[in-house]
Amino acid sequence: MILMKNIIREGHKTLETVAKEVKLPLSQADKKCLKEMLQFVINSQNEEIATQYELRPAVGIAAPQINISKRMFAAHVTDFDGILYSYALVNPVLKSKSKEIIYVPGGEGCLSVDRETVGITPRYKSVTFEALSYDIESDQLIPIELHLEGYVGIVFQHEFDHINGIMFTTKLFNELPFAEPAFHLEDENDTI
Ligand code: K2U
Ligand code: NI
Repeated sequence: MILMKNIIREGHKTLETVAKEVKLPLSQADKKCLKEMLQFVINSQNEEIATQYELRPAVGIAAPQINISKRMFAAHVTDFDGILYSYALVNPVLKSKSKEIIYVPGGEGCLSVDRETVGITPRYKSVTFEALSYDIESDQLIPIELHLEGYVGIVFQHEFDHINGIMFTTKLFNELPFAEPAFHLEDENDTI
């Protein structure tokens, strides 16, 4: 089981290293890693488990964050239409990206960054990834093409950055004049 103590923090060399392609067929160790990464994200969203094990909530995690410099990450995130995107990806490739840029209003967070950060991070409004998806139930590695947009696309771009040794903290801006927010935060001044 992955715990917060297993997650390396900013300044660690592995977070700034381009991770290596995963050798195929998947080793038992890589299968275990993929399964544990996805389970960590799911656990982090379960109030009881997250409280018991003091897990920070997360919608994704990449292998370099547990000091495994391999091109693997997991994401478990529901979009605003209630569609769940739950994947453990191997050797993802960014095949296409939009010209339009979006950002998380208020800025992003990161399991590997313990400090408050100021600023927003530019992300593509829509992306297409090709990857191998590890299906834990069937123990199969399935080639997939994922067309993602909005907040879900941002999650996958954040994790994809991790396997390229890129931290969101290197891409903080006070404003992005030509970008749109991925969603609108509830404004406490909203009148009913
Ligand atoms: O890679 C990680 O550190 C996990 C991040 C991924 C992420 C950060 C910013 C924007 C999208 C994805 C954590 O999930 S950040 C904490 C978090 C928790 C719940 C919802 C959103 C962000
Ligand atoms: Ni992160």
